Amino acid sequence: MNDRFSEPKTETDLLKEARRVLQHNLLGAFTKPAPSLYPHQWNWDAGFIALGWAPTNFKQACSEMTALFRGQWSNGMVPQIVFSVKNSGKYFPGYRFWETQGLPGKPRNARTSGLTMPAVHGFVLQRLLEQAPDVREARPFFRRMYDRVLLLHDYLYTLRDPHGEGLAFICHPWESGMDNLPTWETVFETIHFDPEKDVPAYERMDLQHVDAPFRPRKESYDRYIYLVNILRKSHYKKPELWNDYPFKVQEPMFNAILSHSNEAMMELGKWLGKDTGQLREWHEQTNKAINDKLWDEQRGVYVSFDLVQQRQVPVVTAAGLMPLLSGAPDQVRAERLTALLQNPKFSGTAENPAWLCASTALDDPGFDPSRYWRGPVWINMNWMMYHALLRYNQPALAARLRDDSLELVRRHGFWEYYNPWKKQSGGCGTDQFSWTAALVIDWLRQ
Ligand code: 9WN
Repeated sequence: MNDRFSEPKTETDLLKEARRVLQHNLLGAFTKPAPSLYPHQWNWDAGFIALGWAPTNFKQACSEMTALFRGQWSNGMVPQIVFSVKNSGKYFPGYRFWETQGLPGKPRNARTSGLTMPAVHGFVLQRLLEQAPDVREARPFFRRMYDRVLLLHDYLYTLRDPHGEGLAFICHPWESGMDNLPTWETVFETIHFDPEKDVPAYERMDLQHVDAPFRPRKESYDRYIYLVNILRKSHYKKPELWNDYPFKVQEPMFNAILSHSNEAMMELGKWLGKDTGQLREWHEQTNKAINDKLWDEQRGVYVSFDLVQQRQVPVVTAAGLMPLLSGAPDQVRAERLTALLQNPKFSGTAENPAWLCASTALDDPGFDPSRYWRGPVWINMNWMMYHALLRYNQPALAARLRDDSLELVRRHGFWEYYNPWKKQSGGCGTDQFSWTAALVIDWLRQ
């Protein structure tokens, strides 16, 4: 926790500081997520970061996207991490650990991990186009990116959706971007492995930068590395690899983001004179499948579906509200979701109020207010939920998400995540976090 700032900040101060954070983390073609903990380029971070650069340095915004897609595999997958050569050895698991080097289909000029992340790129591009200082000059960039993003969506709808359901599965908690949700704990209850025999020796580096209570526990890291080891041993060969693979989860936010990006790509496609029929089909199919398969009627929220056990995973997290982003819920479901956000599960009580929005419901047995994804507020989640609520004509609730986010940053600085309890309030994880800065910039430009 850290309360570095005692003076109230004006929006101008916040903007200046946010720009300073991005400038500080800039590594040339891309911006790292944080000064020491994350010294490479991360997938969905790149999208949010591009939005932070767009108003003042549109070229850099485009460069973030171009640099990330340099890592795209020939099957369309866009990796979770594109490694910086200069920062080799500063993060675990580093490039060598992934053993992606020299694999067929992997780009020759980029070092990458072997997983993907939420496909934010489509809706990021649409927002970039709205801010392009010279639309004609930017057209070749958008044309190139459109084809790349289409290839990524095609990958997700084929290799990650073998039965054509309209729901892509994730094969690792890291792919969700929300690595440490209690949801994964429940999924792992039925995955049995021996940490001594089935997990290769590894040494974490995150704990050199952040205190252990803020980061995942050893059991969680063992699971992460256990899965990476299966993937790398089979050289990331798909789809045969998936047959007895233990972790295949259809997650609501991952699919809502994909679905929303389909819509955004339709707009971009129209502008580029493309046939967008496939994107429309994907969008409609995914929204329908999110409703048919991921809705938990009892809890009034969307939940993950474990494809291996063929069952829903009944854990209430902020990700379960995110189908609002792609317009999936009907009015009745949308009302249940917005009620949930305002009830004690996310808003706390009069005696113990909470900032919106805890990543894991405040009353979940796995909730922890300061441990990564177990409860803290994340600014990218709030930013997406803000847009989702505007879509459902909930301006007051949307404003609460924006105001809470800006207030947390104003009070504590640009942290990776924040304690959701108003009485304990503070920043956690790493400071000088790029997407926190970038999304503050995006909010303040509106
Ligand atoms: C593993 C970079 C990334 C974010 C993820 C966040 C965290 C990495 C880690 O940092 O994950 O990908 O080492 O903990 O969970 O959402 O993209 O900021």
